[in-house]
Amino acid sequence: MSLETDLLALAVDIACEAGQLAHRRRSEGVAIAATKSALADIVTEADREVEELIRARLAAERPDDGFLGEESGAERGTSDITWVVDPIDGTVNYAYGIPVYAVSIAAVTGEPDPESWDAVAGAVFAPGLGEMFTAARGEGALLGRERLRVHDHDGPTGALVATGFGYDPATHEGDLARLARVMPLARDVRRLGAASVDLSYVAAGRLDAYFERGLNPWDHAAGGLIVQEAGGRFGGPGGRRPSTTMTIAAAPALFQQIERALAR
Ligand code: LIP
Repeated sequence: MSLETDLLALAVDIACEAGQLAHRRRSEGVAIAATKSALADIVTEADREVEELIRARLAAERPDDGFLGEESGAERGTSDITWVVDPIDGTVNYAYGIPVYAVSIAAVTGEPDPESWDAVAGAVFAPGLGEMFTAARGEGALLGRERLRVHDHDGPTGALVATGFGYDPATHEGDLARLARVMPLARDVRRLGAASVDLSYVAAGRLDAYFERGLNPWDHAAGGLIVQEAGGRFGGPGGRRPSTTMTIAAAPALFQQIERALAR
């Protein structure tokens, strides 16, 4: 076993336990614990409880590693590994009882900085859908045991494109204007509401492309690796890293078409 496959095995094991907890709490009824950046940006008690479980499991198994979680923040480690965690990605879906949500766990190497780290293992577990997407750097991407490959769509139109909109209503006009610029490339649009699932679906060929402004590192750290290991391109415009400015995922030719459309 390599370091990457060891880290992935741990990510999968913890994502399974965390996902089962999230699914159980959902069936018991969800309490909104607080709102964050905007009225629509909620956190549930389950978000906090699931992240606590993940953090405790990682601390027990790999005490020297760093951690960056959506709900409990960052803690620098002494090893070269940092775990980047979204305990429940798709929180609004989760609160409304829509099963499109996932536990997203990624292991990255290098400085704990999204501008320079290298994702080496990622697991996206959607318990409401019964699907585990995984990737280890250099080992390919899987849905369960099925190897994934992006849909190599390169036509001038006809792509199935997913996107998302930020929680702040003040950003919606700009987001809709960007979507309008991409629409000539699309047969239709999907708005799934969980970036890690959007990215995993690009890797699985269920979507041709996904782009979204405003994503945080924990939204895409695992899903971005899964896209790359499925033969897709993942990043920001102009060869930049994915960031809150823009995140794009697609087969290389379509990535370039979307990048150009967004730049108009
Ligand atoms: C969500 C993303 C989604 C985006 C939402 C939110 P959260 O993450 O997965 O793609 O449109 O605004 O950022 O907050 O549910 O972890």
